[in-house]
Amino acid sequence: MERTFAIIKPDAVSAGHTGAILQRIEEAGFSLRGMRLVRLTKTDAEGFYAVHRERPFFGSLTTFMSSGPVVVLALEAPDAIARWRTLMGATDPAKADDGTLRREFGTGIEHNATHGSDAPETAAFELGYFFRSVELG
Ligand code: 3AN
Repeated sequence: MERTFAIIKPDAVSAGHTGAILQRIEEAGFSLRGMRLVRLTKTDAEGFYAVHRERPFFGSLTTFMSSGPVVVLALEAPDAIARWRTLMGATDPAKADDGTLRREFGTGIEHNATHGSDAPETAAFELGYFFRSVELG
């Protein structure tokens, strides 16, 4: 079993897609191990995306991610990190495969509905950024 960290981003929450995305997560066989609705401050978002500090879109991304509530999730499944990224699809919804969450619910490369950890080390950092170990069991 593996755990990964996921976010339903502000665009998808405000558009009312939270329930549909959670349904897709459960239908794909992930177990929900942690789930919370949170409103990030700009500082919270900057800390979370610190690896992207030098990227040109860092300011815009962190403003967007702190623009409204998000749902933070701890997902568990065999090979969860890779499987969640497959279910999300490519970063740019226009390039994401049919049937992926970003294709269905994303509206642009920044407003792409969902986030997922890209490696075991980032999953550990990101899960720990939002959840205490006792919450996840
Ligand atoms: P992914 O989330 O698919 O791993 P990353 O890690 O390259 O993609 O980018 C992190 C986040 O930054 C993306 N989810 C997206 O919201 C945003 N992003 C990536 N590239 C761009 C870009 N060219 N312009 C604006 N935002 C971007």
